[in-house]
Amino acid sequence: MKTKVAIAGQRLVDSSITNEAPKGETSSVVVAVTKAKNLEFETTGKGATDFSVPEGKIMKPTFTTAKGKATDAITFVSASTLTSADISTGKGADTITFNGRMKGKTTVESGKGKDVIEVNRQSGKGKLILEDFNKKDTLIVGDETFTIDNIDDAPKFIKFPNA
Ligand SMILES: [Ca+2]
Repeated sequence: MKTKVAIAGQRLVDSSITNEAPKGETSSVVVAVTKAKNLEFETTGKGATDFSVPEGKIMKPTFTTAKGKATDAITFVSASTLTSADISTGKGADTITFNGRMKGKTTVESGKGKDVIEVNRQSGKGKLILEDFNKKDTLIVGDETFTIDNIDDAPKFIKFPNA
């Protein structure tokens, strides 16, 4: 079962969105606003998250998905601009996709599980910090794939402080 929430409009300031879906269900959230500042997304139950930003400016958002093994997807599509996000996705095999512009410093803690982080950012000077990138995780940048063995060859705007 899937619950779906779509938010559109001009501005979203200091809003919080909570995913209360139970285990086995996925909450699908689409935020397509011109500008969203300090958005706080949290999964309080064991349900999975499918969060996407098709367009607009998303500034300083926080994402905390289920701590357990839910499989989460967070996607920033090419028409979006992401500034300084904090993302934490728990134990499941999660996919985080950055396809838009990136600014500021975005931090990802993808947790345990075989996580895939995909980056195909357009221009922008943001940094991406992968806090807990480990041997189970995969980083895809454009058409190149990186694992813990070759992260030294990854683009320098991506940092691995604990790998
Ligand atoms: Ca994970």
